[in-house]
Amino acid sequence: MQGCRVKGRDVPPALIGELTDSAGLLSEPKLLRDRLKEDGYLFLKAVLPAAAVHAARREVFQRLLQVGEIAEPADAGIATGASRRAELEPDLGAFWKSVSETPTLRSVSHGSAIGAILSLLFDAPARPQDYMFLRAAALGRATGLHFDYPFFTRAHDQVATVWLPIGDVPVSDGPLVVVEGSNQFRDLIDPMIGFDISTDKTRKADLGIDAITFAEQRGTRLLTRNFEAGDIALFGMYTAHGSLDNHSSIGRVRLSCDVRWQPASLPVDERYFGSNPPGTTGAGYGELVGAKPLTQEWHVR
Ligand SMILES: O=C(O)CCC(=O)C(=O)O
Repeated sequence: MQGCRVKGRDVPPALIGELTDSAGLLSEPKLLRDRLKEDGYLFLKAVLPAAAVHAARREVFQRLLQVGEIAEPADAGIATGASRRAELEPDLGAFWKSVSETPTLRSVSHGSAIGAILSLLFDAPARPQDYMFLRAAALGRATGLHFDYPFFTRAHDQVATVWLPIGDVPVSDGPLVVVEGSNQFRDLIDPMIGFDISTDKTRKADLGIDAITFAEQRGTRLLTRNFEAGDIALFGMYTAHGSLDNHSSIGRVRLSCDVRWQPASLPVDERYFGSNPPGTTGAGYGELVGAKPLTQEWHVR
């Protein structure tokens, strides 16, 4: 896979691998669960109707076009390099909440197709968090390596993150990257147990190391894909992940969302549920990177 970049450096080919497509195991739930346990992630190709994903992309980018950040036609997702968001939408959190709650987007991100897959994996009815991490990542942006454990395990750890590209996301546009075998990195996982990012201010979720150096040191690879509309990736709370750099040569914004799912019968972390979820820190949708104008400096998580 050519074109994978981290912190401005091309990822050496030996350090890059393709996420394995497990869609063929959807009719074999036990094998699917075993694969998730073994690999720490699942990539499922073309499990959502591409047209529905494209419709969601169009609606989200249309909102960003209205604040001057995306050029016509909206669904191409090309940044203008300008923004009138702060001027037109003084409550940035409320704006991002309304974009994140676009019905066409929710029908995909929280719909029955993903719900059925998560129910298979939990072997019980599954429930998504209402709070959504919608990410519009402009050129130069990336998410550092981290585990999701410190954010989402306050009630229990039976939580899975579903990462959904909203449109095609080639590697040049900075999609999800999963560290191969990181679900077995006991030296990082064991000390993380009990770590809650919003109560322990002495620690950071970010692993504080760039993905290339991390993969080199661990003798492992970074797994990613040229994602297409309709694909999803999912992983548990003990899998290190982040994103590649967006270095799109045409200035295309990477659009994706990530939503957590859990068995419906288990207790919930109230921060992420309800019609007005407070989110990790209590600032609601305003705390998300996505709530900042595309032209603004990006501080990951
Ligand atoms: O999309 C990204 O940039 C990172 C995704 C992520 O951290 C997550 O899904 O938990």
